[in-house]
Amino acid sequence: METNIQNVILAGLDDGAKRFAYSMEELANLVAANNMTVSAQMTQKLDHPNPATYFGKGKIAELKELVTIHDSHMIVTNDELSPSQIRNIEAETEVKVLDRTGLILDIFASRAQSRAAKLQVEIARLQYQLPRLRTSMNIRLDQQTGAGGGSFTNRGAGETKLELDRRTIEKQIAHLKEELATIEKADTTRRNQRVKAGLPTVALVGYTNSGKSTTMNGLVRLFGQHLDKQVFEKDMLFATLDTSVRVLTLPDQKQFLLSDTVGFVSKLPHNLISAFRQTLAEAAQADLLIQVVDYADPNYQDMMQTTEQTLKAIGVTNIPMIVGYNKADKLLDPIAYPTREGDTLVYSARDEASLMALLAIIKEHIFNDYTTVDLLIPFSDGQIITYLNDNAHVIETNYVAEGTQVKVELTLADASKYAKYQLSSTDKS
Ligand SMILES: Nc1nc2c(ncn2[C@@H]2O[C@H](COP(=O)(O)OP(=O)(O)OP(=O)(O)O)[C@@H](O)[C@H]2O)c(=O)[nH]1
Ligand SMILES: [Mg+2]
Repeated sequence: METNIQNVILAGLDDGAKRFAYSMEELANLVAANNMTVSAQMTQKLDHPNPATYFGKGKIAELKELVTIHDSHMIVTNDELSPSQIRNIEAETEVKVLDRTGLILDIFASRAQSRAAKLQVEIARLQYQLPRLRTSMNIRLDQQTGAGGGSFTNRGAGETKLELDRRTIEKQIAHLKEELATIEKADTTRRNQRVKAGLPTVALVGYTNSGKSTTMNGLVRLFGQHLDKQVFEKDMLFATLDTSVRVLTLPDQKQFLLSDTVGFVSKLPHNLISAFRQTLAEAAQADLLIQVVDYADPNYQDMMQTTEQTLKAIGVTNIPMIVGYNKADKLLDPIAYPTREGDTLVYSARDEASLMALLAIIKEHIFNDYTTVDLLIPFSDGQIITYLNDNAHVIETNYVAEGTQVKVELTLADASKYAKYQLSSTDKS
C-alpha cells in the first residue's frame, strides 16, 4: 500500500553493555537494508527493561512525540521485545512497532531466492509469529466488527479464531519442515559423497557484506572448473543466503572444496539460526575456516566479535581459522597488501596477488598430509600413470627397463593404495 519509503524512529535500551553504540549503528544499517529511512533515534539508559512497555513511561511519551514531529510510520527497536510489550507501545504511540528480530526476518525474506532459503525463512517467520498471534487477531476482529457490526460475541469468536489460527500455522510449519527435510536430505547425501571423495573443505565465514562472495568468485575464476557459475556478490546486507560449494583445482592437481554461505549480524534471531542450521553445516563441518573481515569498516573489530559469537552459537569452536582482512584497497590510509602475518592476511578480494597469498595459507593448512614417494609402475599397469598424471603432482618421470619410474606427491590414502609400487627407501636416496 505504501509507495513512498517508510521513515522510522530507532529506539534502543542501553543496559550498559559494551557495544551499545555499535549495535544502534548496525540497526540503522539493517533499517536501510530494508528500504526504510531513519528520521530520529531515541535511547534510554536502563538496567532492566520495563516488563510492560520495555521503555520507561517518560520515554514512551517521548517516542510518541517523535512520531508526531517526524510523521513516522514505525518504531524499530534494537532488541527482540515480548509480544505484549510490542502491543503496549503500539497502543501508546499509535504506530506499528517492529523489533530487531522481525526486521532481520523481513530482510531475509526479501533476499531468499532458492526454495530452501525461502522455506527456511518462512519457517522462522511463522515460529516468530506464533506467540504474537493475538495482535493480528485483534486487528482482524476490529475489522470484522467494523464491517459487519455482527451480533456474535467477540470474545468467544476471537478465542476460537486464535486457536484456529494457531493450529493452521503449526500445520503450515510442519508442512514446510517436511519439504525442507527432503531438500536437506539431498544436500546431506551430496556432502557425504564429497567427504567420501576425501577432498578437504574450506568455508568462508564472516560478517555480512565483508566480501566472502567476492573472495569466492576470485578464487573460482583462478582455479575453478570452466563452467562454474559466479556466486552473487553485491553491496548489500545478506546478499547470500544459500551455500554454494565449488571444487578448486590447483596447478599441481591438488583439489579442495570452497564454500560460501550466509553472513552474520549481531543478535541473529535464534529461529533463523536453527532454520539455517543445514546451510551453516557447511561451515560447521569444514576442515578450515576463512573469516573475511571488512578491514575498511571502522567497526571491523565489533564485526569480528559478532562473527566469533555467532560461530559459537552454531556450535563451531574447534576448526582452524585464517583471518582475512579484506578491502585493503579501500583504506583511507593506504597500506601495502597483501601482507601476511602467520594465519592473518591483509588483502583485497579484487586483487590477484592477494588471492594467491590467501591460497598459499590455505594450502599450508589443508595439504599437510601429503607425502612424496618414488614409484615404479610396470608398463602393464599404464593406467596408473594416467591416473597419477591427472590426479597428483608428478614431479619427475623416468622410463626404465622395468616400467615407468615416477617421483610423485600423494595423499596418504593414495600413498598406501600404491604402496606395492613404492621403491624401498634405500632406492630413494
Ligand atoms: N573495494 C573493495 N570492495 C570489495 C572488496 N571485496 C568485496 N568488495 C565489495 O563489498 C561488497 C560486498 O561483497 P560480497 O562479496 O557480496 O560480501 P559478502 O560477505 O558475500 O556479503 P553477504 O553475502 O551479504 O554476507 C560488494 O559490493 C563487493 O564488490 C575489496 O577487496 N575491495
Ligand atoms: Mg555473499
